[in-house]
Amino acid sequence: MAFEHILVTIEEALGLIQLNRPKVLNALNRAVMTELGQALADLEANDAVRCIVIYGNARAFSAGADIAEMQAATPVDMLRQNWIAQWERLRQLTKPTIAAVSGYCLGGGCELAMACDIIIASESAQFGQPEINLGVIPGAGGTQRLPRALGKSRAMELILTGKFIGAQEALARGLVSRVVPVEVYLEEAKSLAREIAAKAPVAVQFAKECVNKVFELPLGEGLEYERRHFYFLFSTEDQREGMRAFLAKRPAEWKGR
Ligand code: DAK
Repeated sequence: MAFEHILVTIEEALGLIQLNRPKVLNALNRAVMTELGQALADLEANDAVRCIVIYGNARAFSAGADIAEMQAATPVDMLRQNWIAQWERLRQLTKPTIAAVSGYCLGGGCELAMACDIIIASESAQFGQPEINLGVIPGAGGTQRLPRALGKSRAMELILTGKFIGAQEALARGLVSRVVPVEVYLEEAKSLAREIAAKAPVAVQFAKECVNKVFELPLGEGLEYERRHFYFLFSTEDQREGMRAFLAKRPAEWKGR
């Protein structure tokens, strides 16, 4: 499928999605979200792709939902358009996703980045949920994911004031995993994606699933969930290969089964 508002490329085992509405700071309109959902489905179905990177440009990852498009929407419009389904799609992907964020990462843009598994930020990245300034609240996970990342007090402050935080604070509080100069943020994200893509695929999928369960399950159930996945991995050829290769002091050759 040809896309108009995003650019999708495949670089060996990486699926790369660039949000491409630079004139409006990559504001997310319905068309972008539909294309993003389709691109994610395509990359998920492509066996050659092992890790997905979503990025914008140096000035903006995304400044959030397209306010011009959204301003006249009715509740029924939003319900029918089922925007949120695209975020759900992101949450259900089995492949790891990395958001490479530079510049503005606001509102729905911040929610999109937080729905990814890892965020790599450039030094210029700014994160915020400014919906309060528009007379609304975050609607795609901001009130739920930001407190999990920043802690309740700081997240509450940001959501109630609409203020932004910079990359260094985002790093110190664990919202992002690293901050690098703007010239290299995308390469850094790709390099991390390549590293993950080179690991045993079934183990990567299970590790991602188990970590994400932290936000959904009580500890006892989470530990049980992890243990069952751990046991299951002993049915894979990759477990045999990984342990044999370690003992033989040679690199493992993963089969993905
Ligand atoms: N939507 C539409 N256009 C936007 C935009 C946005 N979110 N953000 C920026 N633009 C446009 C500007 O209007 C401007 O267009 P022109 O005037 O050049 O035509 C261009 O991008 C450049 O922006 P500025 O001139 O404002 O640039 P500055 O550097 O001065 O300021 C800024 C950058 C990011 C601080 C500022 O643009 C800004 O405050 N933008 C709005 C940020 C914001 O409020 N974002 C939250 C949007 S609400 C849903 C779930 C979630 C959501 C919606 C639905 N459902 C479940 C249905 C999410 C809602 C949101 O994200």
